[in-house]
Amino acid sequence: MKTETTLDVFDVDKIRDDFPILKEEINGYPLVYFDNAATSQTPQQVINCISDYYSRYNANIHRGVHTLSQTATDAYEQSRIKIQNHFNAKRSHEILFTAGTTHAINIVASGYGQFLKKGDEVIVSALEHHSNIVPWQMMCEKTGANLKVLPMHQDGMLKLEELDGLLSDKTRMVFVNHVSNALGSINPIKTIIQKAHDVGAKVLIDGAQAAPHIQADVQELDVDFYTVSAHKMCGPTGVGILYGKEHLLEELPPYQGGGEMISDVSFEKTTYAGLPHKFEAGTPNIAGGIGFGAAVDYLHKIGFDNIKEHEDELVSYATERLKEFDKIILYGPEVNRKTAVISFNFEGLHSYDIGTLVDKMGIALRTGHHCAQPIMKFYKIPGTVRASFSFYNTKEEIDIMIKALERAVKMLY
Ligand code: 7TS
Repeated sequence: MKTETTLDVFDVDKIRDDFPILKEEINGYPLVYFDNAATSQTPQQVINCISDYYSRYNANIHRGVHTLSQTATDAYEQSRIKIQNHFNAKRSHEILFTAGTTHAINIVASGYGQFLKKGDEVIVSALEHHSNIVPWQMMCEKTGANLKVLPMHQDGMLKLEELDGLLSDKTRMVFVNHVSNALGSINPIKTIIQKAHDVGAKVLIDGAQAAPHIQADVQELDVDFYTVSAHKMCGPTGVGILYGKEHLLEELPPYQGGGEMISDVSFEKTTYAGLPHKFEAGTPNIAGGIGFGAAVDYLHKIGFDNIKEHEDELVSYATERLKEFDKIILYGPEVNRKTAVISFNFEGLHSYDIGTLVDKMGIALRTGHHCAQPIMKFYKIPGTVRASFSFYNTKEEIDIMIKALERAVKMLY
């Protein structure tokens, strides 16, 4: 989506100037940061916004009559509205601030756990991060509901053709990620949502990996719950959101009790506040929430079309360069069916050894199971090396990674 503020010219060198960390050296080499799927880097605009909050208007929100508290409250609520607009939610109170995606999924899993009964079914995809598996498993154990799995193909795409066979009038919930963190696969969530709704099931989409690359429209998707983490979107850590349709959030019991989530408290009975406060007990991550709004503004300044174009180019180029290695094994779908993630191994080598050696040359790659062990079990491997790109990365950095991999491989074979 292009907004009034979107850059007309995508100049990666200029964009890199916004990110102070990209000038750091690691082990005596310029940093090449290719672990963006774990967390993205933070532009000066977001750092300034957070520093401004602490320097000029640090105060608790929603509770003070004093000016500082009102300034902080306004900034926090303004940020909620920016995020509402970004995801095209109908109402600002359908956006709940959370500590991140993991927290958001737990709110929904624990809430639905109270509605599930023995024999009910919930469906998860084979491509999930542990945070979209374990909370539901815990709920199934508690309630006697059954967890079913939508399997994946060898190429890292879901077996959508098997979804109809899994869905039934027993299905209560379906939860799938928009994009796989380990492989980058973009899942056909619109079809999954429609099919789940046809049998009366609700759908939670984990958008943590999609959010830095794809602007989701929750009304167009007709999704029931959508979650993201700010730190993967150039924002601060420890904050994210849960989007939920108003009537579903109203039905859902609160996750935590405490201050600010109540309407009236007595020892006999407590009544809860309305949305969004029912789910926002205690002092939230105020600086984080405000910084998240600044990160959304920043991403719109870059422009999601620009982001896609540049990242597709990077992932195509890196794939071609990696294919020059004799003993490379690439996992996951082709470039046009995934975001800017490449998962790979070298025959007979351990991903951890590769990651450790290239780190000595300043390159940050993630290695291991990526908190997605079922995917690794599917491929019968302990883990992969993962390079994940952002719009501020360059082809020159990819060339540096390739050289470093050449050196690492030479040492290990
Ligand atoms: N869901 C997906 C798809 C993710 O990729 C992650 C984090 C989470 C949920 C959890 O997000 P959090 O902000 O609550 O921690 N993924 C990764 C990763 O791929 N490498 O490090 C963290």
